[in-house]
Amino acid sequence: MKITDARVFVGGPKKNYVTLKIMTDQGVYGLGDATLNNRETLPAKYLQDYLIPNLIGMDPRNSEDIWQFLYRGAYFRRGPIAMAAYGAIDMALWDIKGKLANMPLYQLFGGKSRDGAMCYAHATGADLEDLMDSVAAYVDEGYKAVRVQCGIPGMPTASYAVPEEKGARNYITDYSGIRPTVEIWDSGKYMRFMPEALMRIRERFGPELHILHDVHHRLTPREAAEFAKAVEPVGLFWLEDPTPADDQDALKLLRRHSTVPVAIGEVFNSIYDCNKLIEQELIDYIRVAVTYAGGITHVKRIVDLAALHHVKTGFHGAPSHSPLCMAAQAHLNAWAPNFGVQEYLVLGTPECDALFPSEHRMENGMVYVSDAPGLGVDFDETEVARYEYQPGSHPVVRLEDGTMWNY
Ligand code: GCO
Ligand code: MG
Repeated sequence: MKITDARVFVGGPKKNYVTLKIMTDQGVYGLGDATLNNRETLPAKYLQDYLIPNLIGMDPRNSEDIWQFLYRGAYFRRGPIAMAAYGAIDMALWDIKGKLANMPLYQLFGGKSRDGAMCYAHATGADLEDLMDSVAAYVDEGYKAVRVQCGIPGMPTASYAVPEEKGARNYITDYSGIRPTVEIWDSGKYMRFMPEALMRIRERFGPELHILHDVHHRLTPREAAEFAKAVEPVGLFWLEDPTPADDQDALKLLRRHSTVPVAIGEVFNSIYDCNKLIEQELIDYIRVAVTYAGGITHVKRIVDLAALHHVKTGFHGAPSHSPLCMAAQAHLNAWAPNFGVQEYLVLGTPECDALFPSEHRMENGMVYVSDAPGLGVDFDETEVARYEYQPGSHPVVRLEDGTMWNY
């Protein structure tokens, strides 16, 4: 069996999804996602100029050897652009494998460990009252887990994930141009407001609701320890990215002062970004995404390592990932003995369903994986032609005195 051709498509509803389609001499094709948020053209170019010419003629069934060829063969290892490109190839090869076996991917991993996978929604509010309404709406829809982000008094522009005017701007991609919007941040204001706000949410919604909160890399290690201690009585499901995760020792201080569960890893792209955090049991949830972290082959290794150290999965599922990445994660979630939760924002819009038809379904805050062979997602090439690439950027963050900070 041979790979005969591969094509890359960039486009989608309100997102520049980067979709790879690998064709074979047996008519079976595979699909993969290489969408690197706000840098979409780069993995697309890497695939087109370097990787696809090498894939032609290879046996698509040898997904492990092809992964090793890509990773070792590049000489310059890791990095989000390369790993997203490998991720798309790897997903497409697993898709082909599943179609050849006539089995959904979770069967190839070891079958189902659960019927549905719990996922969490994003509740946001310009203020606490607004946030309570947003949480209540998700609870009414049946969600058992909700991430809560709130506008901070005195800090009008930089409360992560809270649009200035609600709904006016997508907080993870600003399409007004390639130059980022500047937001102003103050950790003191945040730390004075947020623990009490989280407690009010707990009091209003009771002990059963899983409450998650994302600090989005904004605190120093000492501040993060203080914050984690302050929110301990809330009983959070997790505290995400309390510090920028490239300083892996930072969490030791937090661990000494608090038992709040910690989730990290959405910006990681390799097992070597998180093996220390996992082995030293400094985190409770690993947040990698199948796209950014080199595909199913590599992420499955991370999941297995995590399982040895009581670390559960909490795969990244921001709207930047296409339904292909979400499907790969749905199959891993169905299988993983150490599944924790899934962030879920993508599947289900009519435009997305038309571009990526699938039978994966979401009900009452749970994802139910499709039984179709492979990833269980198709791709409509005529549909994608409706969309043009739109350059966008993440906002950048500065402190009140102008110092550059972490978005
Ligand atoms: C999350 C993340 C995202 C990121 C985004 C950046 O927890 O979902 O923090 O919203 O900001 O993926 O591209
Ligand atoms: Mg996050």
